[in-house]
Amino acid sequence: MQVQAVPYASHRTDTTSCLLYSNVPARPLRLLGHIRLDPFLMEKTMSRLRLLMTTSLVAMLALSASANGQKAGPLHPHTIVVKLVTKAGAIPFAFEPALVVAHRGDTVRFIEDAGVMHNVHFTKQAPGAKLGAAAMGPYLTTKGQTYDVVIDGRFAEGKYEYVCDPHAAVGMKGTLVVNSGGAAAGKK
Ligand SMILES: [Cu+2]
Repeated sequence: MQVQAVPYASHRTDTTSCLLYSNVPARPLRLLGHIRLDPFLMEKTMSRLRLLMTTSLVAMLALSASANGQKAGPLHPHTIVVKLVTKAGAIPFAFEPALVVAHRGDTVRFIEDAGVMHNVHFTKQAPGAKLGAAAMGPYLTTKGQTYDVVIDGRFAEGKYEYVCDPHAAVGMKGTLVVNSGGAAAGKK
């Protein structure tokens, strides 16, 4: 008679794994206390934990959806910081980083890093996007001032390009890629 070994006992999962495996629900797993689950073994362990996990996931999804006012969002929304900086060189003003990837439910927080007038103006939206007035953000003038863009239902999946109007001519521009995340990512 064979005794089946506990598959996850010798594995440790880094707590940052949610960044790499966006479809892995990291938070509910912490409810299990000291037990860490390897994402690759989730399929096997799910059968045993299905009842517990399903209950937790449904609760988390409900909380997440109601908090964000959305039908579906990631289980662990992130705030992604983009600084509006002044720097030396041929292009004196920039968004740092100039490329960010966000999932539905995330917030992209633009932070004025100097004291120069900047804004965030989306000049190219993904097909189906409906940014409306949010396409052009307010002017930021004071160091530390922030402008949050919530990646909600207005943001269709795809690529967005934005500029700072006062400095578009000198190349102050950035790119945002929106990945629908959540259930859709789990199907990939
Ligand atoms: Cu600017």
